[in-house]
Amino acid sequence: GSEWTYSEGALDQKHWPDHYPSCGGQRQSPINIQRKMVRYNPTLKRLNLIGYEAQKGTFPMTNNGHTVQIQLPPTMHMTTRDGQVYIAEQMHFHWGGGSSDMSGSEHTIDGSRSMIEIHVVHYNSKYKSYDIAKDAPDGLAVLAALCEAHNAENIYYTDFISHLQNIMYPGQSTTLTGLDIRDMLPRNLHDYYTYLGSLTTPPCSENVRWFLLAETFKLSMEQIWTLENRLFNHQNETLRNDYRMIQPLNRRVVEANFK
Ligand code: GRE
Ligand code: ZN
Repeated sequence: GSEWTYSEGALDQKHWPDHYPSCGGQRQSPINIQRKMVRYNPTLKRLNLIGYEAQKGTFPMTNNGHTVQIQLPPTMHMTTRDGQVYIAEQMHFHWGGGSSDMSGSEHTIDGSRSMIEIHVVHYNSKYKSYDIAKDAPDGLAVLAALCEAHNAENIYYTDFISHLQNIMYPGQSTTLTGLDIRDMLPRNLHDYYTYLGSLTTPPCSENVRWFLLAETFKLSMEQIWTLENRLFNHQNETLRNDYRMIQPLNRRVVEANFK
């Protein structure tokens, strides 16, 4: 497919729909979550995250020019409301950077943007592989969380952040030994917002059930700064501000399993 970028120019966000028609669709992500418009749904079930706690083994981590992505093992999965099982595929981040505004989350809450957003991408277990599921109407689910700055270092991110120096350039990969996503996420995994949306990158496929955790996770300013300044993109610029603009909600309703 064609190349695409976040930054200014002929390949930037405004032009994504020219090459990827779904990017101009009616159920796009990310969105602003206006809290007073959220519908409390007491029938929404707790998320069950299996294999998220400390895992032994090796996990490839890649700079793909748009983000840093970690490949996840299929033993990691998530069960949701209707007994649906979603198998983990990869996790990646969206962030900001630059001198004045360091915030770069994709979803906003009441118009306010957080520092970083983590996406743990899963596919519906009724499909044989991510590659098949990514084109199916009920194919994907993303567990997302927002990050805020805090004065203490988050030790569960130390190993991840120190590996960034091995993958400064697009196409480079490194290997994490052991992974503990449970501890990289907010402590409260119970309260979430959920809605139907899309991939936030081309091809913007409209087949994602989003679960955005209500609680944030915390990184130190130094950790945030390192993520925002360590990597380069395909244009040989610092890989920054890899977040998509807010998309229209249209007819959608955001639900929450908490009041
Ligand atoms: C992304 O690239 O941001 C993405 C995926 C898969 C699902 C959702 C999503 O790669 O936002
Ligand atoms: Zn993403």
